[in-house]
Amino acid sequence: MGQAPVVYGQSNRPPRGDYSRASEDYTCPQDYASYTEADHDTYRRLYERQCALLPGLASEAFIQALPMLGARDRIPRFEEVNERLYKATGWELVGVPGLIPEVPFFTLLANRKFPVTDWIRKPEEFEYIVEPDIFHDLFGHVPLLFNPVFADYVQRYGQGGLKAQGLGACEMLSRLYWYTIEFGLIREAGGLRAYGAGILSSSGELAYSVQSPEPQRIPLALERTMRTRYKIDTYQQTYFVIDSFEQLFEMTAADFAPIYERLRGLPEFAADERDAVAA
Ligand code: HBI
Ligand code: FE
Repeated sequence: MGQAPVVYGQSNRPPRGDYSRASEDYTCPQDYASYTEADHDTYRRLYERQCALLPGLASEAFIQALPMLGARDRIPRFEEVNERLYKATGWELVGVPGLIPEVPFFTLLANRKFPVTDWIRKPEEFEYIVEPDIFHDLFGHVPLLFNPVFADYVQRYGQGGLKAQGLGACEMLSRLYWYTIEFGLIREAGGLRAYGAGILSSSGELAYSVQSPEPQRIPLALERTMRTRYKIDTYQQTYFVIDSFEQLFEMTAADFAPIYERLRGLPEFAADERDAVAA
């Protein structure tokens, strides 16, 4: 029992989670009794605030799936969400103490298990927290796992990650994760909308990503996306736009090995490096 903690990027902050509870695959049971009334209240306030911001900014597919999380005034029990989620797309939530190393992460996704951090930010961190907490994972990531096409993309991403590991291409592949599953934009009938969890769980970045003239928005293209660096603690300067989740899924049908080979010798793009083509 017990695993070494993992932190995002080069941060030197001590990790929040209790990794001593993590088993071999880094998962740990959701310790529901450990949540305080303040924790439930933080979740309720985050949920209510974010819900009010969604119309016209969040993907319609996300808005329709959000009620499947169940409780909105308390932290949901993973096993209750799993009853609905497993029926819908064969996915299940598993508790983790926080960020986990890439291979255990990819392995869980490849087996249709989504790692959900089991702790919630403190009330004083209401506005912002760098590390993903339970609100980011549950509210941001889980609703779209009820969408069959998106759910298949995430599993394919996990399978691709295990292959990328063998090819030393994790950094290139993690950029695809960052610019789709975390910070992706989609063109829907109503216009440009956010579907990335990092945007959907952020009170400020949701409107910024869809409406601000500041960032560039360019069509998602495997090679451009995999060459584009990202920052973990500012709003994005570049967003990649898809036309449908089917487009994402079809993209994963390709064998990425030759793409990695081609990209290895090419220069990378900075997170804010401008592109000729605008989306
Ligand atoms: N661990 N719990 C957790 N959640 C993530 O989203 C996550 C992770 N580890 C690594 C990671 N994401 C990214 O580096 C992926 O691109 C691999
Ligand atoms: Fe995330």
